[in-house]
Amino acid sequence: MTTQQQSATVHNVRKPTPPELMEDTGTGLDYGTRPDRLPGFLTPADRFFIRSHAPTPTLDAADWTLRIDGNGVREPLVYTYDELWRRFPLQSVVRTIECAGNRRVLMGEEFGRRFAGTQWQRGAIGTAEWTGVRLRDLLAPAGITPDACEVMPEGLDAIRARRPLPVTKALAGDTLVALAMNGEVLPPDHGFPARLVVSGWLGAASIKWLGRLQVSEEPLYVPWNTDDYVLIDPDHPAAGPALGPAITTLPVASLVELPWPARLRAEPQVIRGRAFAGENRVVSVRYRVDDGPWHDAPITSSATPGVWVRWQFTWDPAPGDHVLRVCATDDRGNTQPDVTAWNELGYLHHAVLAHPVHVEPRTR
Ligand SMILES: Nc1nc2c(c(=O)[nH]1)N[C@H]1C(S)=C(S)[C@@H](COP(=O)(O)O)O[C@H]1N2
Ligand SMILES: [Mo]
Repeated sequence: MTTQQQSATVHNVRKPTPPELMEDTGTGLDYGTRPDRLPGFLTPADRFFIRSHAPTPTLDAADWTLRIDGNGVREPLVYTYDELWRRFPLQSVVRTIECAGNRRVLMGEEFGRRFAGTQWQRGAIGTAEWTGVRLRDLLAPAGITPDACEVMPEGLDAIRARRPLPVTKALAGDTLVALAMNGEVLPPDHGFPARLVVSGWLGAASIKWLGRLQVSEEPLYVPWNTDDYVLIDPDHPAAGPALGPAITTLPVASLVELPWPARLRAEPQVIRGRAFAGENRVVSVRYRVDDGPWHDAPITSSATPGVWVRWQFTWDPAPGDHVLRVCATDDRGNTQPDVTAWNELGYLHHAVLAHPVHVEPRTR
């Protein structure tokens, strides 16, 4: 074992991550939600995936502050935790957060190689009700200048995670500084005391453990929009300091709520799943068993941009080995492709998956 592998086994997150609820990616920081352990529409905090580049910091709300500064504001200011709760209207939104690297392992299988980065299966996605203050309400008292173009949240973790947002996205009505998740104060691993929630965009935009919001009149370049979370491939030449275009909204993809591979009994049963389309709305989901025809899998929840939908269908599978395929389509006419466009860092895998299903022999 190399030193790196040894240190990777250290558990650097706070909540328990039992294997029956969460998939350990081996980094000691990143745990996926097991897709067969999604009990309802929202992902409970105890099994919401964690993606952290450094250990969960210990922060005390009593001496925590959020600073707003930069050349894009007239008057820099500082808020306390109490002020966030009391001074501004509280807003609750249900939103899905998905890591741009979700399904990287499956992308590797598709291309016959291993993409560097966290080895995610299908679990780097979750949906919660986030309660907090609109980012635009916090920025307004500081006075955004007419030339301000970006707002950059900065985390208080060891790496000071940062990634700028265009002002238009920062001021959107559903861009939130969240203080609570599913009705409880934000858990430490998910950003306590405050995190950003950026609807429909890659998870890396939703900075946890917020400490600062820098408003800038010039474009800002940081590792998360130059080297990481960018699309590096022959079709996207390097632009300025960035190795490729920064990933923003996420493409349409779907998930079956079964283990991979799945084992089922040979009896009629409801197969359930989710589909998510970033800033778009999922409008239809189809499924196919082996080489059979495509059928509709009705959507059983309301379809909202930035939020996954649930879908289901009834299946009476014959004993033996099968392949289940699910394909979602969004309101812009985007459909899951057969193959994902290659990119160096293995992001945005959203091809139709060939889900292996073994059906037990009938017992009588
Ligand atoms: N400060 C900070 N914020 C962060 C990260 C981080 O490492 N540090 N990881 C980002 C990434 S890549 C993702 S996918 C989401 C994951 O949010 P979660 O851990 O609450 O699921 O947080 C984002 N915010
Ligand atoms: Mo991520």
